[in-house]
Amino acid sequence: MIRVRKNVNELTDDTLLWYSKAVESMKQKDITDPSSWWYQGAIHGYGLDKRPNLANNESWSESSVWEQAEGFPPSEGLVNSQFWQQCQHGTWFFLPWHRMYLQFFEAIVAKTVVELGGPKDWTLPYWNYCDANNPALNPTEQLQALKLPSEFGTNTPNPDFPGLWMKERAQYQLSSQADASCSVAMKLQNFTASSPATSFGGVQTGFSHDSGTFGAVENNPHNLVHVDIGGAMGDPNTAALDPIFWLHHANIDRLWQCWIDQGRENTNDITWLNQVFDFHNADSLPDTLSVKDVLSTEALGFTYSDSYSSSAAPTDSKVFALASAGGSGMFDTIAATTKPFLLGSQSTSAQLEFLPEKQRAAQVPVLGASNSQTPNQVIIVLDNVTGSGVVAPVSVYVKASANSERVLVGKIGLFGLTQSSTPSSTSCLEQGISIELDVTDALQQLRSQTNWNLENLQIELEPGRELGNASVTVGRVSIKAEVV
Ligand SMILES: [Cu+2]
Repeated sequence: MIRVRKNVNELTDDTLLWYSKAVESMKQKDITDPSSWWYQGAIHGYGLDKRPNLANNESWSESSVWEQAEGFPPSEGLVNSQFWQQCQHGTWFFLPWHRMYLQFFEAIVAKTVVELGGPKDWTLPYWNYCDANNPALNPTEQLQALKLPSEFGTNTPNPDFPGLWMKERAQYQLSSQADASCSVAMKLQNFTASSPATSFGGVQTGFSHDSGTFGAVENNPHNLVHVDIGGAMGDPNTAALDPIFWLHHANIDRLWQCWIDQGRENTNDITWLNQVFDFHNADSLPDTLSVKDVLSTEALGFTYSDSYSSSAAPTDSKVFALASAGGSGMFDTIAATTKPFLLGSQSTSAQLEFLPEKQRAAQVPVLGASNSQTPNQVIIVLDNVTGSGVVAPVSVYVKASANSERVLVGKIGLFGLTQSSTPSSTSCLEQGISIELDVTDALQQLRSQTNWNLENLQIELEPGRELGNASVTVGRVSIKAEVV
């Protein structure tokens, strides 16, 4: 029988009640037990950083979260085993690794539910925040999609579902529809590409636990949802201890399937297909899966109740044309900042230096020529973003000049900021997070303003909440244009 992963807002049975009971039961188990809540969370990430973060004005740290675990502290051998700290981020393994992770987790919860006297077919639901931008829904329903399901609690637990609450959450709903925007990624044609912004599934890497070069669906909605809920969810070393994590990732996994259902194809690169990852199965025995094993959800025994296309966001034909035109795929940097700068809690502007026109190989019709011309793609790149702590989604704006009105380019989620800024991390080649945003549309809007002159362009960065104890240094901001 095939399991159907359903939208959490459409459940009419006791799925969440049994989930809550299973979480409580799994929390009773020792951190060394693969079927414990703690072990499952540590597969994603584990760390004992003591630096404080704020969630709802209460201080927490990685350390204070992990100290709650049964059997804490775990042995060094377990911490450094091939089973812990395995989550794949900033890589083309992001989607398949998390699909495997969900598959094993779902089986472990389902087994726990049966042991507790529950039904045999427990299935993980998904949190469809993409509905916040679904034009088929009315505004009330759209706003509802931004909220955690009420069973997960607010400032206090829902008394009937104590297992689903977590005190280390910054908030109980997403801040805005822009934090749940699934459409940009869903329009992309390629699973992987040299540019992260045009790559649905991420860029080619080896095993990548800490890297921060995010593909499109990983940045938005994935990272934004993590850091917007914030608290433990905002840090990869604690995120999977929040019960909502699993519903968030079920939705990300659903988006991958929906993207395929739109007629797209995964990469057939053999190094991707053959990559193997280690887990434990529901019988607590070591098990492995390779990427090629998880490309069909039916073969894994499940489907999703709803596809993205049936609740499609408005078709933005311009973006679609851009993404599908392909272009040359070659980009040239035309402007960049010259020194690193600190991000403030208010808006911070980045001063760009433009290359002399002669040196710009990229011809940039979007930046000056007639409206009838098809624009080539222009991308904002943030490189070497380092720091620590959980930072709410950062809005990136462009302005035609210092005094003109700003236009939102997009939001970035600095998920994994602390880890990717740690020199001892496995990704020794890159320091910090690197993010690309497509700025083509925003520049088109600016162009219609009378005082348009490319070299007056301003970029502003603004975090959604006070930074608190978090700190962020942006190594470099640059603008790349597609060579035509
Ligand atoms: Cu995640």
